[in-house]
Amino acid sequence: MKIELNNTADQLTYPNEIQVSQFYDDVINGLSAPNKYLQSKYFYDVNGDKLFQRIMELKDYYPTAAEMDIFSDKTDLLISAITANNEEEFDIIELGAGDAIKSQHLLKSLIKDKISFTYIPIDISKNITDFLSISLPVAIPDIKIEAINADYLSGLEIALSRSTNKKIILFLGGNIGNMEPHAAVQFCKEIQSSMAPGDKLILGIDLKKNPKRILSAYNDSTGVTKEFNLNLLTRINTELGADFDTSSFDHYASYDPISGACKSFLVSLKKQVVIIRNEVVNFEKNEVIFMEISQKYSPNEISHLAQLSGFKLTAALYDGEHDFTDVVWTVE
Ligand code: AVJ
Repeated sequence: MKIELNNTADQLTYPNEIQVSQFYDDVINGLSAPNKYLQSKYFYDVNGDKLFQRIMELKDYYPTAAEMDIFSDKTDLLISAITANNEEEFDIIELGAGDAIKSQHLLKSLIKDKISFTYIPIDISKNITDFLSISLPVAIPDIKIEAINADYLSGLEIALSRSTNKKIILFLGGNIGNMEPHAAVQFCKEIQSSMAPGDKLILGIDLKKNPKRILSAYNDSTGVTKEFNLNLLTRINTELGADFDTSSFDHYASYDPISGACKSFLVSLKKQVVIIRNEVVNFEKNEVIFMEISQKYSPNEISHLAQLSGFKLTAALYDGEHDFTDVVWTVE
């Protein structure tokens, strides 16, 4: 099913005041730091969702197709790793569900196999959670869905407070790559501590590979990734009343094949001043804003991450090219 995010645009509510003030504080903190940065979670407003959909369709952006390959070809392996012959009803909690296009393969197969579960997608974009609540019951009749509009950890807390079932947590798409490696360990530990023995985490992780392919995925020839990054400046203009001139910033992506860190920056093309409400932000010519990390891992580093965060590796699935992996980790 092809998702048309445009259709939900007219159902949007304006962000509430608490969210706006958190956004404002995060932006001001990031832009007053000695090395300026913005948090990549703020990419996903209505326009950002659409731009990310366009990124996922790019030939250069391989992770989506690779993970799709795993979810469409290895669904049976996934299901046996999840259910492990257990008949208990369970909940599938998906962190950062997005258009849920990959997980739908799994959800459909589970329904077909008459396995009973509730699907709880969590997403920071209300545009997305509204859309899923409306469209999934159409695409997958009989599905039980309870969408939550929140960031990962507060969403997980809400989901856990509602459920006493066995849990399968999905964290797909390489979203964990948006955390620095030390933060990824902390995050996995935190998830682990909220889970019970027998619960499982399915984690989608982008693998280290030819550095040129990685760089092209974040420096695409059509410029959509640049637009995706600049859109955050536009969002700051509209939601926080700033006056960024997006044509005075360029996009720069880098990849370090040893650390596995792929980083995106915006570069100020001239000395300039930006006003955000009462705050004045000065940019030197060529000063950068660090926008996003998309960390890549080797299979060994992934095993290490499982160990550090207290999980047992139950299964590791790969696409045909070994570009991407979905691992199934269990709490013992
Ligand atoms: C949605 C976080 C997995 O880091 O690959 C795509 C976002 N940024 N192109 C990624 C993204 C630039 C994407 N994730």
